[in-house]
Amino acid sequence: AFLENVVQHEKFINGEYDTSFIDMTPELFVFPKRRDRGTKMLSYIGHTTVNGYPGIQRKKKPVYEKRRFPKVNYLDPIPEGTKQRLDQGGPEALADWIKAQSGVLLTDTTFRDAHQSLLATRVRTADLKGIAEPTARMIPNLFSMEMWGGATFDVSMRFLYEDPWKRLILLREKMPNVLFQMLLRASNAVGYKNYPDNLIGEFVEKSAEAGIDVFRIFDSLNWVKGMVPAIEAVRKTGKVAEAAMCYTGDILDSSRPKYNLDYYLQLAKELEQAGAHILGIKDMAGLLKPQAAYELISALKDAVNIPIHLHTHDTSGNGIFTYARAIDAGVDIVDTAIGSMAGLTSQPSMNSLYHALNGHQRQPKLEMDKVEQLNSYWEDTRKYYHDFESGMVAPHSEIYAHEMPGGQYSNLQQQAKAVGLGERWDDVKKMYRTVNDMFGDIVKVTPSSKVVGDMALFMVQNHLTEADIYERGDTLDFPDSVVELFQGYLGQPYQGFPSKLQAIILKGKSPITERPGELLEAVDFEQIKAALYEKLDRQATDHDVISYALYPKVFLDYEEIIAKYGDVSVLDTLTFFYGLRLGEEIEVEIEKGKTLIVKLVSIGEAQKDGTRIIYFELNGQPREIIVRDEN
Ligand code: 3PY
Ligand code: ZN
Repeated sequence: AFLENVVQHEKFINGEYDTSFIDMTPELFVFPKRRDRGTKMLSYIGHTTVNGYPGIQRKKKPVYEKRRFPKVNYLDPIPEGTKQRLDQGGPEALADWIKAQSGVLLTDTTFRDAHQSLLATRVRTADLKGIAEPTARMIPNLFSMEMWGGATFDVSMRFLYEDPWKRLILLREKMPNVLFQMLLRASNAVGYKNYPDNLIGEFVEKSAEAGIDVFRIFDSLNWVKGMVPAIEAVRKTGKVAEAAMCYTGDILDSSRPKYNLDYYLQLAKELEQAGAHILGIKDMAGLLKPQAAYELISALKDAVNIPIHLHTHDTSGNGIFTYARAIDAGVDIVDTAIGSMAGLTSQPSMNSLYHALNGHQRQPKLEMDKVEQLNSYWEDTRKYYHDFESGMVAPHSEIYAHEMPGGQYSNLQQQAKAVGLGERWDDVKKMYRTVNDMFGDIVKVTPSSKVVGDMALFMVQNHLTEADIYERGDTLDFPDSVVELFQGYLGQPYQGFPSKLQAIILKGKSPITERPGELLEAVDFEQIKAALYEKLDRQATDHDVISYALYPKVFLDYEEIIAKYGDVSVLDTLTFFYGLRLGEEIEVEIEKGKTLIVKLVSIGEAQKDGTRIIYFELNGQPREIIVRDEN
């Protein structure tokens, strides 16, 4: 490479050199990166074609009709929306405006919870990018778009090989009018454990700067103390703090009084006191039945002065009925998804709710011909993710028994398959409820739900019953997440931990009762930046530093993949998951105005060393890539 640099240098070519030329010309020592973008991309495509994509079996790439796309006039100005209202008047004025609306307002969760709940969070930026602006134009009256946070943050790096921050920034550009909403797990941020307070503060500040307007903040044990730092961090940014209480149990079931109406009224008042601009009700599993919704919302309307935002999952099929009763009781905002991404473990359908409210004075303002066009796009796009569907095809009333959050259902199912328990999914669901009861009837939402899931998998996998845990728990090696929960590292559950089980699980370790954030050492962002400079061979951005602080291993693994394969977010989704068919040719725009044409010509025989040569054409030139066959 050095010699090439010398002979190609213009000073060398023009004869303008003497013996000091090499010393005085440092760029001679800058060697091109070994693999160019084209080669990296071919390596990814070759690897995926031969080995498949993690989590889905290698199979023939499916063929679909060209997907339908909305008719949009991009020359029209984008109508103003709630974003402008917040920017001009601040969060309190926005809250007053919400309360003054006669119609019910809608949040669209299609870009976040809908696919987290239906498709294991796998929807890629490539499929959001193009539909973002049409959505901004076609449903500009939304209260908000929920489009970030929850599981999207880590899944993006872990499985999609994408930078979640880039998604946020890109979508913000395309949708300047509607409030952007994210799901923030309070002190757990977008992770599965408590983080130091300064990391929560930094994460919130940078998310707000990058485009988030509404932070839905919840604690996985409904522990208000654990939510205060996040609420305060959001208030500092001038954005909207929506503090949510997670709904569990059934306020109408007098045989299970732990989570009764008074419990929620008290919690709501505490959250208002703590500085919430909006009260969220996060019915993450879809347990809030219609009459309970009516009674809960009616009582909350009297108990607090802030607007109320209801979130549910339609797993039981009762979602629209629940919303209709909540709307009668005066709920201000409800969460829906575009019809073809709605229902079952996702949110109730925006389309269906609109029609259900025909003749009702609180029917939302929607132009249904436009909503239907968005619906067609998502109907076609959803097919690309077919392999991540949970297999649930009809409403599950068993949700009232296992109480598993919608966002967890398809993910835990993937986890069960990964440890060979795919066949025993019914047992896992039953055990999930058993574990809930053993844990003292606990709020189950990320990350507490993950702990319940881990324990259920552990028990099913090891053929353990509840009695076994009490009888020989001292000989068992419980999953780390279970130990940490009982140590108090996720905070304190309402009415405490069951002490007998806690003693069995902790085996003499003493639990904490303080807020974990008070004990954790502050993150040193400068030190991380310096360390990343060494590891990445480039300057880390502030976003990289936060991603690393939250998920060190996931972030570094992601960086490794990017170093190997380049930016694979530019591939179309079917190619990303399945690679190419023999003879197939695709165009990939690797940056604005720069397109690669890739054709798979043939796949060589497996070699003795376990590799194959894959023959491509790249922009018409033959290229060979060696791929390890992992089958
Ligand atoms: C999440 O935290 O990701 C959830 O969606 C919880 O319901
Ligand atoms: Zn949800």
